[in-house]
Amino acid sequence: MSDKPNLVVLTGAGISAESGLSTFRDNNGLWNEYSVYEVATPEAWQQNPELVLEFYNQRRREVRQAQPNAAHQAISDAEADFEVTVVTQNVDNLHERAGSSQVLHVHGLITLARSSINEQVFELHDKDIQLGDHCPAGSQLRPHVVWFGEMVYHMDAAAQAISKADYLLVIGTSLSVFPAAGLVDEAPVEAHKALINKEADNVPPGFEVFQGSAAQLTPQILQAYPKQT
Ligand code: BV8
Repeated sequence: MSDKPNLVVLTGAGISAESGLSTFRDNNGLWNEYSVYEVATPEAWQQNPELVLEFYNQRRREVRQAQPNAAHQAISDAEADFEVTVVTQNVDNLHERAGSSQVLHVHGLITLARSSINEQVFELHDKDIQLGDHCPAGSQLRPHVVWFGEMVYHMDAAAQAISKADYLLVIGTSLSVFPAAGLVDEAPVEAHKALINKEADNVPPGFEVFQGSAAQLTPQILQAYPKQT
């Protein structure tokens, strides 16, 4: 049993913005270009699988080109002083590539494909998903991503980790998608709660707010947390 304090970091698209990946609800965000209902629902998948596959193939190519930024790196480095659990709504793999070892992807992971008829997942490596790419059971492969109206992953593990957090740091999320956004309510009253965001327009009660860039503020804030002597 480690005597390091428990740090849980809940991240959203804003933490990857400075790695060049689009957020969802900023002005130049993804949902301005596409309607959610065209590309991120089971109905869209039924109606226009080619468009959905191309939407994720394009984003997957951008993820492969992107590099983790100083925020991802600081969270990975924090493992020297904290038991760190990353709960991310992001489908990119930048936390892992920065070295984080405990990452819960509640909305899936774009670098994996999944069978359309069961939960089998497959590493895509440098490949895209095309119409006609089938799983061993013969169904069309889909992105391993949670669409609207679909069940979210790892919620129990995420809630469990947050319920034991000494520190909860929320970074780069509008907290507008549920049930992930509701995870902030699982933190113990006595936990130290802070939020880093470009806008401070949706701050849960009890959270200290640091308004600004995730890449600039995350290293500073984690550095300032008390270390085990
Ligand atoms: C569920 C994967 C039930 C896809 C995503 C009707 C039917 C069913 C459910 C619902 C319904 N009506 C509402 C719901 C609930 C729905 C929901 O929450 N809708 C919202 C829109 C109201 N939720 C669901 O559908 C969930 N499923 O409820 O199923 C069920 C239960 C059991 C069994 C079966 C079914 C599923 C939700 C998951 C959807 N998938 N992503 C993909 O990625 O393509 S959601 C998507 O939004 C991403 O995951 C994203 O991460 C997430 C949240 O967005 P954010 O990450 O916060 O990004 P955003 O752009 O919003 O904000 C970025 C922030 O960063 C901003 O504040 C910005 O200021 C800041 N920022 C920007 N740059 C920086 C910065 N901060 C710091 N530094 C910077 N540089």
